[in-house]
Amino acid sequence: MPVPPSSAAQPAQLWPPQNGVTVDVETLRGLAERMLVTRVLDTEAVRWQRQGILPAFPPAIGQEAAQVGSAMALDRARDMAFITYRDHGVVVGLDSDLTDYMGSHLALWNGGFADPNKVRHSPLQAVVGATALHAMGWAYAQKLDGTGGAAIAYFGDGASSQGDVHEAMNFAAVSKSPVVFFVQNNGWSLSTPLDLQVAGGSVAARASGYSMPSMRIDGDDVGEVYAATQIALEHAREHGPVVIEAFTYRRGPHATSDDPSRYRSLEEERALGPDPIDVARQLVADEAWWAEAEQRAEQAVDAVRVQMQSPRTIDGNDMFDYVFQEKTPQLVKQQEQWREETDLD
Ligand SMILES: Cc1ncc(C[n+]2csc(CCOP(=O)(O)OP(=O)(O)O)c2C)c(N)n1
Ligand SMILES: [Mg+2]
Repeated sequence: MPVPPSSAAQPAQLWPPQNGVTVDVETLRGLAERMLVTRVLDTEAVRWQRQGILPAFPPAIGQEAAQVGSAMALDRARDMAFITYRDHGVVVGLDSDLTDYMGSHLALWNGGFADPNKVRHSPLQAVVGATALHAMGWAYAQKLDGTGGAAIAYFGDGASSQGDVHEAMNFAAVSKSPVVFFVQNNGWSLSTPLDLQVAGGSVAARASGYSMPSMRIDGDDVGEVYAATQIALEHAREHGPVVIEAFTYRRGPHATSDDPSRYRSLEEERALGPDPIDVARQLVADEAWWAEAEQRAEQAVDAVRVQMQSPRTIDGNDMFDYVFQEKTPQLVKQQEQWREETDLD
C-alpha cells in the first residue's frame, strides 16, 4: 500500500493577532475589580478553613488573570464554562453568586446552590480532566441544536495528560464542536512539576495532532487573556475547537492540606515574573480607583462569609428523585431508609 499524502489540515494561526491587543479602560477596570474579589476570596477562604468553617480549600492565588480574563470573554446568553476545584476566578468573572458557589466548598451533599443554566458555569469538577469531556459533550449538543453557544473547558497542565482530555480533543476536532480547551499551565500538578508530567513541555503542542489551532499566551496579563479568549471563542463557533495554553503560576499551596515547601522553594516563585494583580494594577493605572476597588472587594467577600454560614437546605429527596426516570427498587429502599434516619426532608 503506497503511503497516502497526509490529510492533516494545517491549523489556523490565531495568535498573536496582526493588529496587536487593545482593551479599553472600562473593560480593564471590570477585569481588575473581579481579580481583586478573587484574590480576597482566596485569602479569606484559607482563613475560613483554618477556623473550621470550610473543610478544605484549593487557592487560585496567581491565576486570577487567567480565570477572570477568560470568563469575561464568554457570551453569557449562550456560552458555558466547565470548571474545576480551582476556578473560582471564573465564577467571579461570570458574576455568579459567590455564596451559592461556596456551598460546594462547604461539602454539602447537594454540591452548592448555583443553577448552571443561569450562572453559565458547571458545578466544580474534582475529577482531573473530566471538564474536557463534559464541555465537549455540551458543545456538540449546541452544534446539533444550532444555538451558536460555545463551551470553555478549564483544566490544568497535569490534567492534560489524562486520557479523558485526549478523547475530548479528538472527538471535538472530528465533530468540529464549538469548544475552547483552556489549560492553565501553572507549573505544578500537586507536587509533580511540569517536566515530569507533560512530555515535550507544551500542552499547546498537542493540539496539532488533532488539527486544532492553539494559542500560547501570557496567563498573567489579563488583557491578553481576555483578547485571546474572545478570538478563540469566535473561531470555535465558526470552525471548531481551539486550545489555549495560558502560562501562569500557582503561587499558593495545592490546597490547604498541602505544604509546598516540601517540594519547591520561594526563590523559584519569585523568579517567575510579576504577580498578575500587580500587572492589572499597572494596566488600570489609577491608584485612587484601585484603592476603592480593593475596599469593595473586601466588603463583597465579607458578605459571603456571613451569608455562607446561614443554614440553607435543598429538599434531600432530590438525591433520589432525579437519578433515573423511574426509580430502581434499590433506590426506593434507600430513600425510605434515608427518610427514617434523617430529619432532612
Ligand atoms: C482522575 C483524578 N486523578 C487524580 C486526582 C488527584 N488530584 C487532584 S488535583 C491533582 C493535580 C492536578 O494538577 P493540574 O491538572 O495541573 O491542576 P492544578 O491542581 O494545578 O490546578 C491530582 C493528581 C483526581 N482528583 N482525579
Ligand atoms: Mg497545574
